[in-house]
Amino acid sequence: MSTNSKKTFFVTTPIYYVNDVPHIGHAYTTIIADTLARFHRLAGQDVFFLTGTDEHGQKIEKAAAEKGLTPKALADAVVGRAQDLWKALDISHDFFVRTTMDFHEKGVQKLFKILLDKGDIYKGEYKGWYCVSDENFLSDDVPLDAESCKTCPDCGKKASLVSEETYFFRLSAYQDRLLKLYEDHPEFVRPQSRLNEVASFVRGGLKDLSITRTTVKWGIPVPGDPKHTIYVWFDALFNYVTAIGYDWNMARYEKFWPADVQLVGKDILRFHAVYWPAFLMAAGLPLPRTVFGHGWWLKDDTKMSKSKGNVLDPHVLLKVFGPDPLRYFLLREIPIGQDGNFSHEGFLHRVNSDLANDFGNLVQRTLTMIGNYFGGAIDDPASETAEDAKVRTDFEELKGRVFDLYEACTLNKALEEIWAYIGMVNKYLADNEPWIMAKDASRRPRLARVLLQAAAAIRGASYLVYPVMPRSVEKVWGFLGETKKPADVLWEALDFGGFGPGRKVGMPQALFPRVALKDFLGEEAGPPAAAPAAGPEPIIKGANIMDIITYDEFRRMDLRVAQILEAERVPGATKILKLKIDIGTEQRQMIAGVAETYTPEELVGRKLIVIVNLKPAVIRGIESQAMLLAAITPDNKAVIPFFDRDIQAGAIVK
Ligand code: ME8
Repeated sequence: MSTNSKKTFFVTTPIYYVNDVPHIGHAYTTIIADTLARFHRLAGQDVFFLTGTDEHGQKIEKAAAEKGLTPKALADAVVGRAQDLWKALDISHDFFVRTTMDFHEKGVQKLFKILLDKGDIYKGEYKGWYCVSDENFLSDDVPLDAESCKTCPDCGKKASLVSEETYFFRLSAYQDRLLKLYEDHPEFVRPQSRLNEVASFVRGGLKDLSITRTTVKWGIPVPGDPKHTIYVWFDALFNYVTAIGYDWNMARYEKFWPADVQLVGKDILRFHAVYWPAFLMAAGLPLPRTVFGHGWWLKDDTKMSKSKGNVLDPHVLLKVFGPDPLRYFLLREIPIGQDGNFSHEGFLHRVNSDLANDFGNLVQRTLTMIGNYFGGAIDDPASETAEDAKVRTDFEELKGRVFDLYEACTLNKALEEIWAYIGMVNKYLADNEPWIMAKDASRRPRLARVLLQAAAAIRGASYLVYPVMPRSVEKVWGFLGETKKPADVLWEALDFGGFGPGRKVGMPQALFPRVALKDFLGEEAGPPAAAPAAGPEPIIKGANIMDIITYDEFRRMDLRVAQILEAERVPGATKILKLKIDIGTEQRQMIAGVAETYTPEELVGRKLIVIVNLKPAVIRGIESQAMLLAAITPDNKAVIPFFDRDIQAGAIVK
């Protein structure tokens, strides 16, 4: 673990256009930034996390006109929806900048004037091709097509020919200084492969950049020459300094600038790695330490983008899963520089296996066993064996490695390492079989030690995941009886022994829903249509509706919530498990035909519905004193309906 001596940490996202509401791609950048911000806060640094919206320019002017709104009215509407999304995703930004804010407009005008007075901005005539969608001037080497038009090489849309008086920024004068920057500070652009792309672009020669428009009204007026408005990228890039206080809160500006990490999608890396440092050099301001160009989320192998209309709306996922599964998935699935293909199958697979099975189940089982066997507070654990000690020492090493990985922005690796540890703790529990130990009073101190070790591991591992899944980890810490929130504990102060004997834990509630693809796609498609009138053919073979019974007949079934206390295989039987259940008033044993769908370990602690007044049956020589309810899949496997919130054992089901 490296010791980070720097006291502050400043991270930014791009400011998003307000032509439409943000989608999963925008959420991705913002979630990366949020995770870094939360990590650096845990590391004890004074963090500033900036995001916001880019509200001027031709693209917004055009989108507003199409919707019959003024640009400001469009911006106001979209900003509200963007802020709601960031709230739903638990984004912890310190400031939300809008380029229509007064201090920003004044700051940009001041910087324009400084560059003009210095001679880095001069007036001339621009004739060339402009792409409105990307707000970008095309380079001369883009060829004319058959209709004598040019097409934007980045977004594939038709560009328009513009010819107007303009102010130029003397970009050509910065070519050598930019190349020297990339050479002296290769960390200025990450990942390395992108640095090479940027450097070769600059080596190819830079032309002066037109930075004002007379045909665009929706922009910041040029000081002293208001028939010109300032080019939207000159305006937007300077948000990073105006928003933290340049020219209006200099103490804060000086405290945080230069930014430590500026996150951008690879689509806008050139603006941030070429124009932006050149503007800053011209203004005599320090340069950011790193511009990180991340990859794209693709849908069906095409970049998800508002203009292509193939975007995924994060609200659909948030409604079903809450923020953490999406945060986890986006960060775990790909390294920050690479592209990823978003599929619902991939998403559900990760969520069900990593979150519901590996992490959620570990929490659920461990805490339920502490509740059942120790009344919620572990006492008198045996001293550590070598195997127990390994759970602790592995954690201590993991903590150091994960620190370095977060610091290096290798978030997928950090999660991979944490999940390897979670897998190891799951195995430790399975190998020790605490549910068997619990039957033997003489093994109680061992049982105490194993559960103590598992609970301490859960507390520690979940803390390491906190920057990625803050809401779930707060819940886990609550179940563990912690009075502090993870955010109140500094990284260096977090120790494995923080969970000790005597700590009273609560009963866990479901952390991550386990959702089947077909249910989820049904959800995404909206509420199901009204059931069609019953036809002659049943929808599922063999599922003919049975004869009508009266309510009184139904009421004769005594259905209860039961909690599974123990589960074990029955020697020689592949389909059944023997369960010990608590039905509120008493404990019973039962046989359940669920061994092909569930392992004994994943059932312990879970609550389900059983019928408790069915005549007992003897199966494989064992008396079954209850029967559980389960749905049957087409290949005859039993799937148990669990509850979506906690409910006490013994509750009546009717
Ligand atoms: O470019 N995958 O705003 P914008 C990953 N206003 N990230 C994606 C993405 C995808 N499919 N689609 C968008 C602008 N993004 C300017 C920025 S900054 C001074 C001005 C993310 O609304 C990614 O971060 O088009 C990309 O850079 C940004 O959204 C573009 O957002």
